[in-house]
Amino acid sequence: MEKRSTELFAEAIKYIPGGVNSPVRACASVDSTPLFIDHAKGSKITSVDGVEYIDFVESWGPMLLGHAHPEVTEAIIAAVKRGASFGAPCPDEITLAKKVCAALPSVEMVRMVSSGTEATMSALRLARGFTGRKKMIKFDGGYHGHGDAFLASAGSGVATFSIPGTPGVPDAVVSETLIAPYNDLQAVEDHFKRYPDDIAALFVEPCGGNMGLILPEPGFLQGLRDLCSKYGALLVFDEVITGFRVSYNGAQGHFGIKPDLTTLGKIIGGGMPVGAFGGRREIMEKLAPVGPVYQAGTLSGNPVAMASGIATLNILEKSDYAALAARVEKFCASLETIFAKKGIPVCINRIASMFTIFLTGEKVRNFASAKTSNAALTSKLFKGLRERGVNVAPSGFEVAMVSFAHTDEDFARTLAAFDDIKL
Ligand code: HOZ
Repeated sequence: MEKRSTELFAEAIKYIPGGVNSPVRACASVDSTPLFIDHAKGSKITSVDGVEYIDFVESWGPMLLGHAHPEVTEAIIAAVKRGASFGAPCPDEITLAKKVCAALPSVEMVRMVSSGTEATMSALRLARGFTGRKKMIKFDGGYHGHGDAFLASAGSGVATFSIPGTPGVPDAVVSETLIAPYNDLQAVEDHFKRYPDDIAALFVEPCGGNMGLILPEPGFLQGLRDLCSKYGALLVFDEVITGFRVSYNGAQGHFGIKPDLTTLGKIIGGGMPVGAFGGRREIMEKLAPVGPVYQAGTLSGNPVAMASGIATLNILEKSDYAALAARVEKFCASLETIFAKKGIPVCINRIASMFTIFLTGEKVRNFASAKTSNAALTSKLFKGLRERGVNVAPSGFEVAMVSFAHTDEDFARTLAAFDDIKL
């Protein structure tokens, strides 16, 4: 069933470190090897062995409309026919920037980059340039791409592979990074009290998405807003995952909190490589060429990525997020019933079209509790689902993504697969 994928992986590891271009997808932490994909459509991906899977990875988030949505595909083809890259402005950059600013009221100006990692790195530099301060707060298990300063107590692949620190990142860089447990306002306040004039920014995923899904407890995000305002630090919402997913207006729209800066990626490129960071005009105008904070990129504002993003947002603008959230809620409730029947303790965190199954009896509210999830069972679950035609993230520290293309039949088949697996 995975013969060709296995052959390709053996070939890939000769030329690509670990056989993959991003670590988690190597599937090592769940004692598996990657599926090589031939094509994808709607809620399904099909491997090079011709096996179709119901997909709950969705390219790690961008494909909220499902794979190869006809209107997005058409927009991409039309754009690429006009030229793949100009290295000069094109009208679609303005259209996408306007759409982002309209959807996220905290964003008055936005700069396009090519990935979420580039967005967060640039936002940090801008925050430091704007405030004249060096330190930054992030959360234990929070992941903001692989920029040096963020690789302290990071989630995603760093958590998946239990990498304590990364060689190549100078101590001096991460020594400016302060860590607090997610949902712990007191720990954040303690940092501010200790360094009242030194903290440039606080980076937070408004819903933790890289230690599995962790939801902000009531008052947590508002508390962060208040502390940042009090101490003159910038509140940066990393909405690379949550932007246009938790609601069309992002997590910030859903929770009603205005950050100073926002980082974006994934959905705003509709599957093409893209990232963006934006915020208040007075901050954004510190960027070159208006201001002194340098940031640049050959493929920034790429015309194909812009066209893909515009087509995606045009459809999402009219999409029924509440209806999708209700379907996901029903699905997760059914999953809870299945695990209860099996006698396996579970905590399924969910919001909008995302969920994570933590195999633990604890309420998962931060990285420490996320780590109580049973890794051996997670691995067994992953393999059992794959054998039954369901593709989920190969790690307990990631989020399952549902798209508007997922059908009731997909949910029913997935529930049947869970039911069938002996854990
Ligand atoms: N770090 C991303 C997931 N949170 C991407 C992983 C991948 O593409 O393999």
